[in-house]
Amino acid sequence: MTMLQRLSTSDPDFADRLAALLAWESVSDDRVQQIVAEILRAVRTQGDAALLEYTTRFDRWTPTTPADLELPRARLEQAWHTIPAAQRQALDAAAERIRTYAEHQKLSGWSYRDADGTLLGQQVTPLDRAGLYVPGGKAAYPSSVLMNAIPAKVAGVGELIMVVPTPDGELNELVLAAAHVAGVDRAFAIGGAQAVAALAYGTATIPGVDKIVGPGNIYVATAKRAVFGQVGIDMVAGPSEILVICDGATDPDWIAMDLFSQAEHDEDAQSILVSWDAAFLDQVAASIERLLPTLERAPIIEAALRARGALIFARDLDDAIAVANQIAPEHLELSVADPEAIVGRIRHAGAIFMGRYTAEALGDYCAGPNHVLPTSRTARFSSPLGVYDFQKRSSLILASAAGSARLAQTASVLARGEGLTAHARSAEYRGECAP
Ligand code: HSO
Ligand code: ZN
Repeated sequence: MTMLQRLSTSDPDFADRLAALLAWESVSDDRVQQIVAEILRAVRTQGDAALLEYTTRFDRWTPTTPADLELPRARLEQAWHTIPAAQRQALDAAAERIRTYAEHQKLSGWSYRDADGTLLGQQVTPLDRAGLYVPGGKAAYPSSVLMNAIPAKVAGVGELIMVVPTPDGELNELVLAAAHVAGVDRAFAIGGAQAVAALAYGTATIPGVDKIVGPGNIYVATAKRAVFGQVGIDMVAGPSEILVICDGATDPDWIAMDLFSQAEHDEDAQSILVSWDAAFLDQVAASIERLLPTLERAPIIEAALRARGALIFARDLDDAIAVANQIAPEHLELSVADPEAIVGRIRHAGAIFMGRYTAEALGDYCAGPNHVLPTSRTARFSSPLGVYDFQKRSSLILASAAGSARLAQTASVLARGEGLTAHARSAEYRGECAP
């Protein structure tokens, strides 16, 4: 009766069916890797000249000089003033809330002194320079510009460089306006693997950065993986996912629309509902059938729901929570009466949306938390993008004379055990002259 698969946790083959439903592999075939390797090599050896050539070939416009690749700050500001006032206000309001949330995430240093007066601690510093990749095609989201750029600025990154492809020379004004309000320092009209290469290696025109963040197509993702080590990168994101746990008392139309909201991102997106109310699963299925035709992106949504969507019948709340922890979804809605009573039992989820009123879409745009989240079960070991991704830590040790003497005893024994005499004597020298 519905386009979504139906599963029940009591099915004897439930574990296998769930595994099949979740299976996802990012395809990066040899051919893509070869093309990317060639682009990286060309940009590393030829710099700006390669950028001009690839921009002509892939984006179909020809910059006269490398300087034409830059979108000056005045151009970003101009975009800010040309977009409709309602969009300007919405970008401003979202930016403000994302910034406030990010401020809370800032790591700070700490230190303590041991009994000998030796100081131990950690100092936190922002990255000097970060690069933000913004896609130019169907996934050009101004909201993602805010979500990536604002934490970097809050961290205190010295210079934030944005790159954005401009297919056929066409600029996305909303993306530029978002860059303006987020405080992007410099922007360049380049994209693809060549833009990742430029950020990683630097060219005469594009400054090299210390870390590259932001989503991109398979070429961009492959390039990011390849330059990792030379520079830092954020996670390589998979398709968007939502898992809703509902007690059956939320309006089924609301839940259907929440499932659609992630399915409309692309055909590979995953939307799953879990409930222990069988009649409610039927109601949501009916809402899906009725509401789907009203949506502009119905074909994408339908493809996603058919391929990777599911309605799962669980025995009870405990069972539903176990399913959620197994799936480790990017987005988890707890559409229940008392979400605070159960949230502590959720162990793996990128972001948790609590209660019937908290539509996941609010988090995508403006609630405050980041929408760059771990996908494809990586919430088991990773976290949302945040200010901490643009900060790093240095250890601090300041030995007192007495502390140095005492530590030298331990260090020299271990050093001699490793056969490293210079280590041992370096430690012992200080011990000998201690008061
Ligand atoms: N839900 C996406 C982010 C996004 N939604 C951008 C709308 N625009 C991340 O999974
Ligand atoms: Zn979304």
